[in-house]
Amino acid sequence: MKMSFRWYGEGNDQVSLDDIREIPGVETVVWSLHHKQAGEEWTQPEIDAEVAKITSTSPEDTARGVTKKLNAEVVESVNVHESIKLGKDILGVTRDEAIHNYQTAITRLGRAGVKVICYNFMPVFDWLRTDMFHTLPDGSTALFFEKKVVDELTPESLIASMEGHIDGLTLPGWEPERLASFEEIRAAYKGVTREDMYTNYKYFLDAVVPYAEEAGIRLGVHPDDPAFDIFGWPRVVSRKADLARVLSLNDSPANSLTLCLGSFGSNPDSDPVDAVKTFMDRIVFSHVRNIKHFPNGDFTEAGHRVTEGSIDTVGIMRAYADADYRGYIRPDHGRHIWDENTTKRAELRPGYGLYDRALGTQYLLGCWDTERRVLGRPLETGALNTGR
Ligand code: DNO
Repeated sequence: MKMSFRWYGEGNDQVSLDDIREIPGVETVVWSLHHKQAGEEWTQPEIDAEVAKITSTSPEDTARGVTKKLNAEVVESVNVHESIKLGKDILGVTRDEAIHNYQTAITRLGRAGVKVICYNFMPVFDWLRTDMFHTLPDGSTALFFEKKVVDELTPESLIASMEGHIDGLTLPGWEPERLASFEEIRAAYKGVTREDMYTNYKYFLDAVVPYAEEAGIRLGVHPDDPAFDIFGWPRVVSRKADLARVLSLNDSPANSLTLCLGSFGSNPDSDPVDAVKTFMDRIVFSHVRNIKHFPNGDFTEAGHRVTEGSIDTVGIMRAYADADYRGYIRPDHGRHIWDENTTKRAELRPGYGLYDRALGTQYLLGCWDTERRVLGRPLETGALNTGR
């Protein structure tokens, strides 16, 4: 297992690469070219420059004895253009052009040493919450989903409130340019069925998977978040049967899963540990986090510890450790704690503070190490960091 940590890039994240390097056991940075719109070309120089930034240490650090190197093996995400999901040209982009740019991005990322590309296939929106700073009983804050708000609001008013909260930051899938084209996208989804989505999904996979195989890359789809339909749009990567169907659309190991257990587990009918065990061979990347369900359909994000929420994070890590999982794992959607709720609030990217995600890595590694030790197997992650 390789422990990783998401980073939004220089000038776009309050967390630095130096911060990440100092977290024990974390060696992989999960990155993207966040200024790219879905469907746009990723050039080799842009990719290489970002990878060089992540994998190098400054001359000053080298001089003072810093030897730990980070790698840039996971990209989250190369976003899929709506023309691909809809199977028709939209927003001035043809499906073929969007697919061509996706194929090229895969090839170029492979050349730069990337091993996994995460993406999602959600219509219109990426992830969705109704409150970014919901206060928990201990005073920390976390992302929150209030079912009544989503049931009662229109997509437009939800967008307005999201924009208000994110305050100039760009969240993946919520780029201002895309929001501006919302009406066109909304009209294009009228009448689109789940079957249409799977047909278009297969067309996409058949077109890009050979490029991934050639590049030594595995594509991992991220489940819908939350994992149920919203505003009547067809979401096709929500439940266990959906994941199985997506995998069956193309049998190559390059067509795999980014199993985000918080997203998958946001549907209270789903069983995260069972999904890990069922899909183990086709999981290339996993987001392990906790959420707590309430009887009225609301849920809050929570600390990673198993007792904090409804997701069996211990059972998940045991399943990975038992199966000798070789893929990447990252913590996700940390709470905002300490000065992230005061002096650092203004620059904070909701769900992506430093502290609680760092605590999350240590909890997950603790579960992993304990299970591996009990099984008498190597711990396999995070070289000792004490020099000599
Ligand atoms: C939210 C993230 C998602 C995820 C995409 C993958 O915090 O987990 O935005 O990156 O859905 O494409």
